[in-house]
Amino acid sequence: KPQSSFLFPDFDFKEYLATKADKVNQALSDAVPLQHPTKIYEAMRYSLLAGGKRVRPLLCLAACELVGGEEAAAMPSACAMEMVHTMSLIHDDLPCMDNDDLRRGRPTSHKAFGEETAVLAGDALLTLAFEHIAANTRNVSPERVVRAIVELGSAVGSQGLVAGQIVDIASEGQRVSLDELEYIHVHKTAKLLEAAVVCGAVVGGADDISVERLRKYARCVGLLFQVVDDILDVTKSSEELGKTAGKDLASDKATYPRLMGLDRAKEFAKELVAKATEELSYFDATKAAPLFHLADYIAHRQN
Ligand code: GRG
Repeated sequence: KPQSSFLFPDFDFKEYLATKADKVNQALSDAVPLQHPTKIYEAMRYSLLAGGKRVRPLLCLAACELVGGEEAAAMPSACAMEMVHTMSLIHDDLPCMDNDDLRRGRPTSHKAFGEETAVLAGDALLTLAFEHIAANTRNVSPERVVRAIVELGSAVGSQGLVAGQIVDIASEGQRVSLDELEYIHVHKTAKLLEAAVVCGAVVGGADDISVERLRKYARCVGLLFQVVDDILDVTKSSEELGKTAGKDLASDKATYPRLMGLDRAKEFAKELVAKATEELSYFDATKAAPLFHLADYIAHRQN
């Protein structure tokens, strides 16, 4: 564990995580009530309420509260992040993309509801995300609400997640350089984590300098998230070897450990935590503790 000025004996991060995740889950359920036409709402709720770590909403709420905003101001944005994340998983799992059968320990959306409904559930969650921020953000100036919507749009579209996905698909079976791998990861994964933090800060009332510091923090944490994912893929694969061949070893997908070696990938992860933490040092340490612990949690998670 890195020693740090953000460790406070009376801050219980586990308790913080559990409490905030409960609130996010409740808000997500309220945002997507079961109604007519039930088929689409069942599919939306099935994927949205299937568990998941809720990292993006938690980053959004923590950034808002760090800059002095109320949790409630960021809740619609926090939910929107999870709606977009969930829809990207639904579409990523489709037969025309990764063709996966399982997600979050359950059958994927298209396995449970059929392909047409899975595509539409993704479409509905994507559009609802933007509507939800616009319609339900309270006590925040319209200018800040618009900034949050623009931030999310640019993180998700053809300069964001979609860009990462199309480049990833195009690179299949190709030799991928470290720069190309970083492009894919930054766009597929880091952009949405960045939007989560920036939207939280913006609706929380942050000044421009704070927004940019938190953006830098989020870029490091976003890349860290994917580097750790790649490392877990390798370590989990070798643990499972003997039972079934690990996924990463079975495919020839480019990952950080493959391109730079496992030890260097672990070093890189440490450097990213240090850089993220450095950006937080400009803020009050007590208030920045949640974002510090979230970075630490992302670095040390086991799934
Ligand atoms: C977003 C418009 C739009 C289209 C989708 C399919 C696609 C374009 C992009 C794929 C994006 C993708 C699947 C990125 C991987 C993201 C990632 C690291 C997922 C794992 O996230 P966790 O570990 O999962 O936070 P849980 O289940 O905990 O939420």
